[in-house]
Amino acid sequence: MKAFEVNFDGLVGPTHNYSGLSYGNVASETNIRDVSNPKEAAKQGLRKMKALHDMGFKQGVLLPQERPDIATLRRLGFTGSDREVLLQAAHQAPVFLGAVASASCMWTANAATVSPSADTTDGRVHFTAANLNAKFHRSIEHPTTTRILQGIFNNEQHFAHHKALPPTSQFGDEGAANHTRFCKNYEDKGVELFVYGRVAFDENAPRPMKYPARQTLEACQAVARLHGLADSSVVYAQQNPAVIDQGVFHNDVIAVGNRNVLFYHEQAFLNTSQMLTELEAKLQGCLLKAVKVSDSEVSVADAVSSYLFNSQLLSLNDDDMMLVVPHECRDNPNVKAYLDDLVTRGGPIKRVEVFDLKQSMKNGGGPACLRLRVALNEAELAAVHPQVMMSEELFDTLNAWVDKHYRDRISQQDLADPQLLTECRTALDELTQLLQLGSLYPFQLA
Ligand code: SUG
Repeated sequence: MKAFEVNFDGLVGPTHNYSGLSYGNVASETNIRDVSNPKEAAKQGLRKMKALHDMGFKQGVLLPQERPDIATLRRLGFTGSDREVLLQAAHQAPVFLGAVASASCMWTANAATVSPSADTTDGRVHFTAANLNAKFHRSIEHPTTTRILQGIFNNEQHFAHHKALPPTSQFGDEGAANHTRFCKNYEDKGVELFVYGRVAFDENAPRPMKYPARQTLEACQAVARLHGLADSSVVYAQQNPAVIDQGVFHNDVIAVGNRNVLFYHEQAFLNTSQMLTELEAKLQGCLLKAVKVSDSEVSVADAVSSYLFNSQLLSLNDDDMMLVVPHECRDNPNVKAYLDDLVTRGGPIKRVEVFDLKQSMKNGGGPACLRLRVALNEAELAAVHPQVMMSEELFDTLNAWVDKHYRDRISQQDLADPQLLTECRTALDELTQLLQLGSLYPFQLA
């Protein structure tokens, strides 16, 4: 049965802000305490979704989470009414507010790891929500992520959902940002590449010196086991620790793959030739097309500031691909020159599309961070909750919803405003009704 890649983009939530929460993510650190524009952020994301939908790609949307997260503040000892909890936290520990108000679930590449049914032993699509254990503000996402995924992929015959891995740094899991599936056609059995930043249970193994390596080998192996993947169709590769120390906090900041194409920077991996040899062998005759970018063409610093590799690599047909890049790639002269040349070289990448995603980019989230890829065959696609699939109507509905509920500026002080909490809950309650998803959020379940 024919299968497709479906991109599920995160709808940016109404508390989108710049709190500088992600040490090791250069953009997040640089833009700390800037005033954000959640309305513009959500619209930039929606415009990308709609444009790709209009080009014929299958596109879905994932919902934002309840923020500020009052339930987490209660777990940290703040008491009283919701308003009192918020005000106490603002007074006693203002630094927590940025974390519990972060709209970071917009980067759905980190929501989960997904293995398509062609790869799994039981023939179902498997989802494991990522524990995002490396950062407090992200570690609180997975319970609601699981509920949202269960609500949208709600069919036991086709979909299997796993809880996040144990919440310790040894099992640090950042989801699909470090996971790439290679195949000839989406319906074929593929090879899943898991990239890790460190080996948790081996103190002597290489690891970065400065910035944290968020993803561990042990987490990758656990996800592969949970999903029922055969050893013969899994490859594990270590990220080059030296690039993590230059701000490559996820592998998707320095490499992207789709079908039989891998677009990567020469410094991305620790043992590149070993990884490519293993991938080629496991792909069993499906020729891997590796597009290597050298340091002399684009430096790691340029890759990190432009997010060239945090692009979406989408199939235009069986041979040709399109790269969806953020505007920053056009602003960087080296990267612009590289891309202008790339499309004329005769390689698989034939077209480049540029999107303005500045609001998300200022927190280190490019086009690829904003989407979770789910390869689905026709029967599985038919079992997806239909209301989340992009359409002319959904685009208009969501834009109107954003216009009605979102602010166009949020400063750090605004995060302590009890009115913002009320606005967000009102918005999310309406969203679950619009998308006919029932009760998903802690405030609805209480
Ligand atoms: O986890 N930024 C996110 C960006 C995630 C990008 N995702 C991928 N590369 N797949 C992160 O570092 C910053 C939030 C702040 O500082 O307010 C943040 O969480």
